[in-house]
Amino acid sequence: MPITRRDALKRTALLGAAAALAPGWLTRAQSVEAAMFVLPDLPYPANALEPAIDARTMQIHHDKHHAGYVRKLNAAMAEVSGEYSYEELFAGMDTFPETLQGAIRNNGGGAYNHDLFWTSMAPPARGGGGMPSGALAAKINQDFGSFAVFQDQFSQAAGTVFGSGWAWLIQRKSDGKLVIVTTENQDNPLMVSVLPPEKLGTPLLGLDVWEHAYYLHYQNRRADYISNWWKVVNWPEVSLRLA
Ligand code: MN3
Repeated sequence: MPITRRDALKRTALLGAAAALAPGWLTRAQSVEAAMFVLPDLPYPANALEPAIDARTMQIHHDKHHAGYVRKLNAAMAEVSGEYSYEELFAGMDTFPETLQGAIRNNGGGAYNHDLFWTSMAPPARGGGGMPSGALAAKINQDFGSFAVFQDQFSQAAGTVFGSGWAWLIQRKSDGKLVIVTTENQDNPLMVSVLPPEKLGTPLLGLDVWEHAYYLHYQNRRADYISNWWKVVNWPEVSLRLA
């Protein structure tokens, strides 16, 4: 999982910086800091996805919403020792104190889901849009019949999420098939104690259909947001998530 690896590298870098400043005696505060979850920068300028997604929406979405999930997750996780990847948090959510489980579900979910969301998109000039190729294209054809059928079913699923939530393309854990699932709020297909087994798997692609993701530009026209979002999907990155 590229996200986990990147986070691990960032944490290691922080730890290294702290150690360089205070060789030999890392304080507890510094080591806790090093274990925290990181808000990654957007992988492109905030206006890079225009006109599909406007700069103002991207800024508020990343700098306020995503940042808030990371901050609240870190505040909650400061109460426990140990270092966890997102995957470990979601797989073992029910092993944490009950008071923490809500924070992991909502803020851990929010933090992870947006990491995946930003990296699932790219400006058209840098590979966004079009269709998948190679192994991912073959697997989509195998499991959905064609890319057009997949795209239509995904748009339908995203368009009919009631209230706030996400649409996902996952590689299902139970049988390795690619399937489309939806989740409420910030739940995601890695949350073992939250979702039924048929919704669990590796997220390949996620679409945020919370109103904060599109309302400034599209108001209530979620279907327009979804159809324009296809023009910035980063298929080369999504392909890397396929096992
Ligand atoms: Mn969001």
